[in-house]
Amino acid sequence: MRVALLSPRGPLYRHRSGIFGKSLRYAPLTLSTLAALVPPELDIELALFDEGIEEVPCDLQADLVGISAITGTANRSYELAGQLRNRGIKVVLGGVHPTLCPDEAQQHADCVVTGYAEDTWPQLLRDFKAGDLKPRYTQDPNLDLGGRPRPRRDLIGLDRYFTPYTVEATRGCIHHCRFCVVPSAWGRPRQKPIREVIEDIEMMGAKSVIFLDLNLIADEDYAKALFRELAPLKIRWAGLATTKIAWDDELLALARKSGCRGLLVGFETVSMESLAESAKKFNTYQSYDLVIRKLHDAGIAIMGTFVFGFDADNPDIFDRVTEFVVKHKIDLPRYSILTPFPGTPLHRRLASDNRILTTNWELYDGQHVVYQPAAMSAEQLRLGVETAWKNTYSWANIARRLVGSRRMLLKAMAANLGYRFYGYNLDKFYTCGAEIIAA
Ligand code: B12
Ligand code: SF4
Repeated sequence: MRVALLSPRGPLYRHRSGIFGKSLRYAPLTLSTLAALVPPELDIELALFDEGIEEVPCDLQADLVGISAITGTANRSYELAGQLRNRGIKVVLGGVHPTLCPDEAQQHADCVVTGYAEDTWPQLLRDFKAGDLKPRYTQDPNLDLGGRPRPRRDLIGLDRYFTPYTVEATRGCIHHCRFCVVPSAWGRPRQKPIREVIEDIEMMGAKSVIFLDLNLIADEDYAKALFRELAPLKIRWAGLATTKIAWDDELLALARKSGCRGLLVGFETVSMESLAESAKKFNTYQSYDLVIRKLHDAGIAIMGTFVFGFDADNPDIFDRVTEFVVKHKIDLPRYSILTPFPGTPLHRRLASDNRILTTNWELYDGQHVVYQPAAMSAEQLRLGVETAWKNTYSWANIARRLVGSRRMLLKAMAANLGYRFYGYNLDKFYTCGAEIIAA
């Protein structure tokens, strides 16, 4: 039996190889995780294609194809599914978008998998082999991440990614920010046994890794225990955390000691009203000033992410954020446009107010305005974000931020040059970003 797994590219990935001849992205774990879950006794011939770095052959030979879709890649996923089904190949759709919009996905596939797939994917393959593929598989909410096989990174061509060594310890998040898909798609957080995370890193033999976890410190006791076990490995790592990392000095010290050198922190905005609107008020418990100072004092570079377009955002918000990131020496600021991903409370509110302008999923990438903003026009929002990128990444402001921060100066400089190029070519170029800080 031949099975192929595909991760379709978003429309904006035009510069896939770049000057390095490899993807500047980090290696996702989706396909390698699913590959590891294939039951050995089924004797499956497996092929993996990440369309972000390679073409999917148009004469792909397979009995069953699994496609992983996020919202921005949903259209492309449906297009590929249609082509494959026309050739008589069975198609399974899974991932965050089919989880949030299963009925829509079902129209394009023989089978839809919602939620995680640790138990359902192997079951689905067994059913398919027995000629009994069901239309829908839903993961039991009591999923246990312990004792699962290590991702088959060997099957995805690690040498084709600029930052190949990615790992995950936890899934989900404890918070309920209204714009975020995570609580809606995946419910309560889950953790891998720490010993298994450590073994995974040891077996990769990597000296520098990226944690893909959405919020590595969601459970602070788990995070502390993980950091204690990481320290003896003497690796460097980067990952995602909330501002709460700076509230607990022990947690921050352990993070640093365990090799943390870069964190993506979702500051989201400098407007208190907008933080309240997005239910991310915990961001205000300690001043951003103090959070940034503590992280920098710990030698941790900050990729600070900011979102524009909340209802409370007036046209002065672009300058306010730009001034803030320059003043506080954020090492690598990144901006996106508020995006009402389907399934989120934000989407429900804007839809009920008739403010969704398009459901062309290709535009749900954080760089397009897909809803009617409250305090400015859609064009003002788009242009404001473009200007914020350009001002933040002007030569003078790069210098002001990096000279002030002095964290990982060479890497930060390289990453800033990459983002400057991106910011000044927004219409032509697109990349995700967290990878750069840890590279
Ligand atoms: C790697 C990554 C990327 C990569 C590749 C993503 C891709 N698939 O194309 C890149 C860098 C390209 C990327 C870009 C973006 N990303 Co991203 N990314 C991630 C990240 C950090 C890790 C994915 C991963 O490896 N997870 C680990 C694996 C094991 O989990 P998983 O993918 O969920 O897979 C499990 C299940 O979902 C299921 N499953 C998944 N697919 C399939 C398929 C089949 C057939 C089956 C059976 C099961 C199944 O089984 C797996 C095991 O349980 C996730 C966050 C996260 N931690 O998940 C965000 C995430 C997927 N990204 C997200 C976002 C918002 C973006 C950007 C818009 C960010 C931005 N503004 O730049 C862009 C979108 C670009 C576009 N054109 O659409 C959102 C998705 C929201 C949505 N509704 O689409 C996520 C969830 C993060 C978040 N904060 O919400 N991203
Ligand atoms: S803290 Fe981050 S991952 Fe958690 S719900 Fe909020 S935006 Fe989503």
